[in-house]
Amino acid sequence: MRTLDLETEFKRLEDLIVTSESFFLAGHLNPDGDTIGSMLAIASVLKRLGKKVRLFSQDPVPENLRFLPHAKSIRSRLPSFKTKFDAAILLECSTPARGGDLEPVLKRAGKVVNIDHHKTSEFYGDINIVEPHSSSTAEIVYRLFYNMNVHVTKREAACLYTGIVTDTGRFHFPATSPRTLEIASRLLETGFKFSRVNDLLYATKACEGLKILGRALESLELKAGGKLAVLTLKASDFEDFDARSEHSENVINYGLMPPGVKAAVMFREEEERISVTFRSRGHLDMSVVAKAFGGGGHRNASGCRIKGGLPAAREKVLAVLTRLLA
Ligand SMILES: [Mn+2]
Repeated sequence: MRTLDLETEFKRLEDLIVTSESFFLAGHLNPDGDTIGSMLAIASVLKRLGKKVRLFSQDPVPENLRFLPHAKSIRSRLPSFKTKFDAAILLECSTPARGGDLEPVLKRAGKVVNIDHHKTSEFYGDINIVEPHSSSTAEIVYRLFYNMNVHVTKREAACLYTGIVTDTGRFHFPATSPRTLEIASRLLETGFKFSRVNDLLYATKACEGLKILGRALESLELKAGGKLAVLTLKASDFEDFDARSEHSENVINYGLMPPGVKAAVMFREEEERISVTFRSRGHLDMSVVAKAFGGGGHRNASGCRIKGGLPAAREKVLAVLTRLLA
């Protein structure tokens, strides 16, 4: 039933694309490779179809993703109140608020489309393509292009590949399916610079990022009888190295490395709030934990933001995690 609904939604989106002229595209706060890659690929196809496209990300595109074609066209300022769009497409936003202060634009948009693979996604769109079995939003976007009979260019392939490879942790996480690899293979067939993209994504790291990684690893603590790894980055750590929050991206994954660890949590001190990210292996559901604190995400990767100071946030979150792991 679910599949049938999804196919209907795909068809409705195809019709909407054909009949609309102007599009607003937005991704989530602290955008990642999947959000940016998916957004740029859709924008490129829409432009090739002769449509007007406005790309928005409230937070800036992380430095390691700026090599993606037309990444500069993503703006962090909302369009003026006079601008109206036939359609607003939100990528990877389980709620509209995940995209920032989009309300003024969404209110004026003809139709709102929600494309997401988070199981916590709320069906807030006029069209909802929510597919939690997809490894990435880029995989869903590829399916959309395929259904539309759109030929994918090298540049679009590089964008979609970036979304897939980053969201699957280089085809490592359980969400990687035979279909994921098949899509990656088809993208490779376009002849985009596969090795160069991998180099830029995985063999290039800003000095600030390396330093922050070192600090985070030094902070590693094991709790709950060795089942929980805790990483903590204070605001002062970022100040010491002149680093920004994007420099700590993926650091959390190191938490799962010690043998016996079932879940990892990372606390990051930001202005007036604490950003908390969760990772787990197997069936341990971290999306529930994130949701309990107003966040969201997947079973094995989720996050939330908690107002207030670091000690209080740590205490609250660690209490929940320790109970879960007991
Ligand atoms: Mn994603």
